Amino acid sequence: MKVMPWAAVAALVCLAGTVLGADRTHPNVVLIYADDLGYGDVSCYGATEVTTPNIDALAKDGLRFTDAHAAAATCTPSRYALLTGEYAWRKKGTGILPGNAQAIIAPGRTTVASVLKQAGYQTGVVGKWHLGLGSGDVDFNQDLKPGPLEIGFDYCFLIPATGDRVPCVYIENHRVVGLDPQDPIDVSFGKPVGDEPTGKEHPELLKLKPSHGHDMTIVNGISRIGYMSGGKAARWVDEDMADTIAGKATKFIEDHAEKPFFLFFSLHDIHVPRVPHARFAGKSSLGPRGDVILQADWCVGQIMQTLDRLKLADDTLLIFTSDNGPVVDDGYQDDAVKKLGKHRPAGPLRGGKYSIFEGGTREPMIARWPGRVKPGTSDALICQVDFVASLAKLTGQEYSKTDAPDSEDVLAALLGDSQQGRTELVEQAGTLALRQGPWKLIVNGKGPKVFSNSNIESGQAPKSQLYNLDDDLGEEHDISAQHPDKVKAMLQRLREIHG
Ligand code: NG6
Ligand code: CA
Repeated sequence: MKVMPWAAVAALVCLAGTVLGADRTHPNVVLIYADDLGYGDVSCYGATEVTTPNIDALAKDGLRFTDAHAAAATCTPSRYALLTGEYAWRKKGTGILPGNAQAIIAPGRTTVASVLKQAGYQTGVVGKWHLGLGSGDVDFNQDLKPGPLEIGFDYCFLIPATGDRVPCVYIENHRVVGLDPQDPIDVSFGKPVGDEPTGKEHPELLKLKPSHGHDMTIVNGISRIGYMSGGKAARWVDEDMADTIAGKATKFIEDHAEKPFFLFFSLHDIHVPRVPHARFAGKSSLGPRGDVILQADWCVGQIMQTLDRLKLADDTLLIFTSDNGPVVDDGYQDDAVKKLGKHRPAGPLRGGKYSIFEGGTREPMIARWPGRVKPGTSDALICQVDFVASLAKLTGQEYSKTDAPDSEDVLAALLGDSQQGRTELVEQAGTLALRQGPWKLIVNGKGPKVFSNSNIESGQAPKSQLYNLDDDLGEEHDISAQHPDKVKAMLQRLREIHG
């Protein structure tokens, strides 16, 4: 037998490494995006009243961030910033959208999806969208264009807005799924349409009653925000929603396992209405809000199992995070307040969804990439607006800095090579706040002290506030009076960033 020269052996080993091992520049990217999940809602961030084994397993094998942020404290602006790399406050019309809003991200614009598509990825989004679909007077009986497919996604399966807003139908690519053309859909956020009962007039028909708002068309025994008629055969069943979207997400992975893929899996949980599948109903001590935390965790587990089964886990950068902070009563009488007990949805943080305090935007976030991201904890300051620049860096892509002006390359922090993330960050919730390391300046705002519906502190005050989060993570002590120069300098800096 001829002995192979060492150089040839080394070359073969090297080749096997590239063929079989994880591609260090083009891993699959899966972004699992929970809805309204708070900093303290999962056990790996300190929750004791509810257990999230799958998310905890991610944290054990991945990097758990303590200072990672959504760009805003509500859904639409957070998602806008995440996908585009532009802070939403730069663009009008990026507040919480109605269910029949037009698409707010212009076709052809740089997005996380377009950057990864340019890098050769197959791209898909499954789950909650809430960034508008179509243009003009949106007609749900026609092709809904533009939408995700016009901004870099090859595939979509969507909840168009939110679970609590009409239309309560899924959209696959450009069409409503299962729509009977004989029963067209009509949607309105102004005057009632059709003659279906509303929650306001017929509360006796409801299986879940509103606590505020949410009293319009009844779908599946739950009254929603907005009116719809028609599309009966296409309407979703809330109890099956997690199964439906987790099924579509895993199918996307199975169908695209051969080439690098990007999957944006945008959960409905734990947004209202909280209507878990029977498998989860009553399984937590916190009522439906806790049950849907278990359901969200199950969704995460479905993705992890699929990656394991297809032997893709080592080749996949999996990121788990949430779009805004937690809310307990967000409009339905679902026992969330009554059964809260010792559970603190925002953990040690003040405020929650809608709030400019840290509870509004600071989110659980975990990045897992076995063999590449060293497990541990990172205190780096990072924001979802940074995904465009960071994933462009990872995959060696150029992108338009004009399109994505606020996106910073924090790849080294994301992969745990560095503990240094951003040096400053703008947070958005009614007013703006500037973070510079431990310092946080909240610009004076006109909002109420506490939002009457959700009972969440807005964080807004007639005077600007200053906190040092190193000593005061709970933002209890406004030290603006002691540091007038710091306040002045930070306001000036915010004006510069604002432009
Ligand atoms: C609010 C809704 C709330 C929720 C939120 C959007 C009322 C009274 N409240 O206007 O229930 O739907 O919008 O949440 O209607 S988000 O997570 O999509 O931003
Ligand atoms: Ca949300």
